[in-house]
Amino acid sequence: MSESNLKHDLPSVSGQFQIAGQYRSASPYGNGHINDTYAVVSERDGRPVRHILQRINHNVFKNPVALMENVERVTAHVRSKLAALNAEDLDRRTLTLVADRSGRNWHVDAEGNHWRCYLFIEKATTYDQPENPRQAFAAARAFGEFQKHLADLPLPRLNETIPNFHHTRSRFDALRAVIEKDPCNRAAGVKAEIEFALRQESVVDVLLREQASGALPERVTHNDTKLNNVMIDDATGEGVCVIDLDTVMPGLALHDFGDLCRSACRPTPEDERDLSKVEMRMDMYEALVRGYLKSANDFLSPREKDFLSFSAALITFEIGIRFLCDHLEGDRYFRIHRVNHNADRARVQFKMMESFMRHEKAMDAAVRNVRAES
Ligand code: ADP
Ligand code: GN1
Ligand code: MG
Repeated sequence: MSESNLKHDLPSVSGQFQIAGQYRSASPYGNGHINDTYAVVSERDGRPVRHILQRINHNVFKNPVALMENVERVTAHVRSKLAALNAEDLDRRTLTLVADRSGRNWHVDAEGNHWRCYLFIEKATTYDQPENPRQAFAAARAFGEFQKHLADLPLPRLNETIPNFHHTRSRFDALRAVIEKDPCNRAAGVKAEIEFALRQESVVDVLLREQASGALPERVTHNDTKLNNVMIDDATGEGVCVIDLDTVMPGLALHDFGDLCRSACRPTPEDERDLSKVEMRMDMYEALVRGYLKSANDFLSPREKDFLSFSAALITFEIGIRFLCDHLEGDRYFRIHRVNHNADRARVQFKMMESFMRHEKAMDAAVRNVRAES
């Protein structure tokens, strides 16, 4: 038995969901940092059928039921928008929940873990970094479309699954507090990173101030738009489905665009140890602006578009300080696979932030060009 099968009784958990056919196997799947994700294979009419089974990380998401209510509303709304557009292949264009035996879209096991099950989106792939600008374009377009579909989500406001998720000031203050306490005696080992982070305070409030003044509107946003949260169709290269909907909630469109830039402009893995390889790719950035404005141009305000370059540096910094904070706190939030993993991740984000800031003029020019064409 593999370690993950020992950790959870996966045949029993998957048996709680309305998966037709005979259970065959389950194995850990994907590179997510938060939830436990498994691909479950069953046999139906002599053929293998896959599902995604996920344990929601309840240390991160304190109210999994409120989270699942969001996912139900969001997936149903996106599906209805796609149906109204006569889109084909609806089961691949949005996540489709599989109900448990009682008809609920999640299941609570004996240990209190919340599980959910999705149809597996076949013939599509997620990428940790883009292989070419076409993929960056496709991903940005898909995230823009996702925001567009959700623009008229009926009230009530979605539940905030993690309060202040992109409140960069709170993230910065949390970092300062943990540096002060240094509960694991790790601060000395990341002195340069701490100094770098503290020097960047001037960026922290920029979007928050714009939002408070009413210049940037609250929208329904994804909030975790890294490249591997969109599935790219293997045949067409189009963004087929936006996934990982746990943080869909009220936010700024720019958080989504910025986070996509963070992952899609980086030529290396998020935890690259050779920092000389970590530089933003301008060709990817241009493709992201084109792809995003292809679907979002009509609903974004001019003021939002003014910050399309700044948002990349800001969100990259924000996620860098979250990694650094978690390293100092003893790796309690992000899953790690080696010693100092979160410190390595933080270093990469900081190098990317610097790279974005150095390219600010070229990035602004790219945005101006695409805006002039649209
Ligand atoms: P996490 O919150 O831990 O990042 P995700 O929901 O992003 O979890 O899932 C992790 C990975 O599993 C994704 O990057 C993707 O590769 C894969 N995945 C998730 N849902 C599906 C699905 N419905 N069909 C196919 N693959 C999926
Ligand atoms: C986490 O869930 P996953 O792996 O797609 C995190 C994001 C970070 C990202 C960094 C709920 O995303 O906020 O940007 O790691 N998700 C949550 O790679 O905290
Ligand atoms: Mg994910």
